[in-house]
Amino acid sequence: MLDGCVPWPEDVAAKYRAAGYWRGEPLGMLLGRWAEQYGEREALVGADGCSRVTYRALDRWCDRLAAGFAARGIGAGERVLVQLPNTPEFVAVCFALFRLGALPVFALPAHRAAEVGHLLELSGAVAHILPGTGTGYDHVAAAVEARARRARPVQVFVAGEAPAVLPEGFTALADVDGDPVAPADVDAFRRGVFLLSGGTTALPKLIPRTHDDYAYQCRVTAGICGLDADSVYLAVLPAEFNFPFGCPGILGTLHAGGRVVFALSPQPEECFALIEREHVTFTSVIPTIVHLWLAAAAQGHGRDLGSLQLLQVGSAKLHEELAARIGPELGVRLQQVFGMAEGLLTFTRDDDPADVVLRTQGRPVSEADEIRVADPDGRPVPRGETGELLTRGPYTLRGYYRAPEHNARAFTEDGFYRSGDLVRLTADGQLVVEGRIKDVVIRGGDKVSATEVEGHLGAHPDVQQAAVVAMPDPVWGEKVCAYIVPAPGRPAPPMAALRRLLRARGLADYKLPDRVEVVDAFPLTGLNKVDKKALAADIAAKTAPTRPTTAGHGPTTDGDTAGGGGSAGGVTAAGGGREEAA
Ligand code: OOB
Repeated sequence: MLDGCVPWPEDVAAKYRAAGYWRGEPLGMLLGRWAEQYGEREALVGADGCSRVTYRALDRWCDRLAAGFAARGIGAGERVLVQLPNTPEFVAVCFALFRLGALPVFALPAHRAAEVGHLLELSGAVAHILPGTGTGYDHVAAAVEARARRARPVQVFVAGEAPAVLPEGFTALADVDGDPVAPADVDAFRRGVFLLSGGTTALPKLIPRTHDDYAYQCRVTAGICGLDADSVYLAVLPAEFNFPFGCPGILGTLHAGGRVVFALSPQPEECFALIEREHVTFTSVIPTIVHLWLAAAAQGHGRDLGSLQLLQVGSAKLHEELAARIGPELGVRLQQVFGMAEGLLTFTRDDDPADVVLRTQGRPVSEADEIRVADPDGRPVPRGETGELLTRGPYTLRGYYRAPEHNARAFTEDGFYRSGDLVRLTADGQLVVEGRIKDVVIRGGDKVSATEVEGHLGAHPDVQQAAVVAMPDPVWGEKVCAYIVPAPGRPAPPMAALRRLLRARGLADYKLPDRVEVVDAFPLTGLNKVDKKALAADIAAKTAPTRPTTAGHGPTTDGDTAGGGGSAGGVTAAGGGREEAA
């Protein structure tokens, strides 16, 4: 067992094996089986339509890539940071690493120096695979800069278009090649991949997922979605998210012998063209993208979306009014998905009544998923009442990687994960998300840790104290609002200055405040803590469409240019403002 991981108790593991959930097949081996089964069928298609990879070719590609990595010293148990855009290469890299028994650690292309540095450090990764030119951000230059500062340099592999001359210690991924070697003996009970947590703590935590548990999740969700060799999946969200990677997403589609098509942006012009060209049958998105697509549909886009049957929507609350427009206006069947990188997934089903599909987040995908809705003392509440969602099951983690102190709080003694989500169960067992207790802003589908952003804001010399809360937004669901108490005798820094500071500190763009409110002091709770509920209520009242803005310091408006981009590949919401220069 990898040092720093928390295993399932042996008796529970035995139960999951006996029930057939865990089949002892490592993910790298699964690809070999799919290649035998589906041979010359197309597995992966790049957004440009030029790169098309069959199952057989993908299998060979992974073997050669694995040999190339092995020749560069990457072996079993080693961690490799994978930060790639939605391309066939992403899948090849993952399976090459799976075959070696090496572990991909997923980072988002939107991540910058702060997140990347932390993930390299925490995971102890020996290598970083990043995108070359053409993504709108110079990842190579950032890695050169980071390398100079880092005590422990890592190998860097540059995917896609690599600059003609690469710095010392950097290799073009295209040059990673070798004659296939015997596959490593990988134990499927071991961790196969690290997913990123939605970040309730200042820095993201790593979620170790085993080959067995992830393969089960992909299989069971592919079954629920009725996938087969005719299924065509459009990967719209960043492929490193659990949702597009394996719910059932990319891996579930490959398991069924279908085809995965990659989109480089969620914009309707690109996605609708891909749906038409590739006869896409299903995809998974966040509510913000639903807004974009509905707006495009209303304007008339001229594309034939007739092949699209299923639209999975999750990652943030989908409100009923929006849900109700999906069927009539896009001509697809909606499936609500509630999920987390930690494990538990709930889906609405094909044969659920409309009411359930529009108003609930469905029920667990596995009969072995256990759900407890608990009061603040951890006691189960009566059915129908709201409480914190606690869960355990055959694909839900038992502990974060190298985080014993956090694990002691995040898990109950009997192994339930405390999700921080407030939910209730309906009489027939459907889950309804009512809110959350964890200190996270869900911006589109991106999770922004309030604590993390507060820490960086506090570094500004003119900021005495900062508190970050969710601000309701009609398109994004929530945006990031920072309340600031200026340092005594100092002017409040304008929002543009704060955004520049956070960017300079290496924070991903989607975490930067969309609005800044300046106050003389924070409201306090009875226990003298900052009363974030009061701040959230304040900003909700100020931004409510029907009410005028209340007096007071008000928002800092100079340079008030926060707007668009989320990590979902640059979602730009209607009304999103211009971005200030970096
Ligand atoms: C997905 O995963 P994460 O790890 O980025 O975020 C998990 C959190 C949940 O704890 C919950 O707070 C929120 O995202 N969430 C939802 C939701 N789905 C996720 N809140 C309301 N309604 C929903 N439908 O976001 C994720 C992973 C796999 C599949 C789908 C989403």
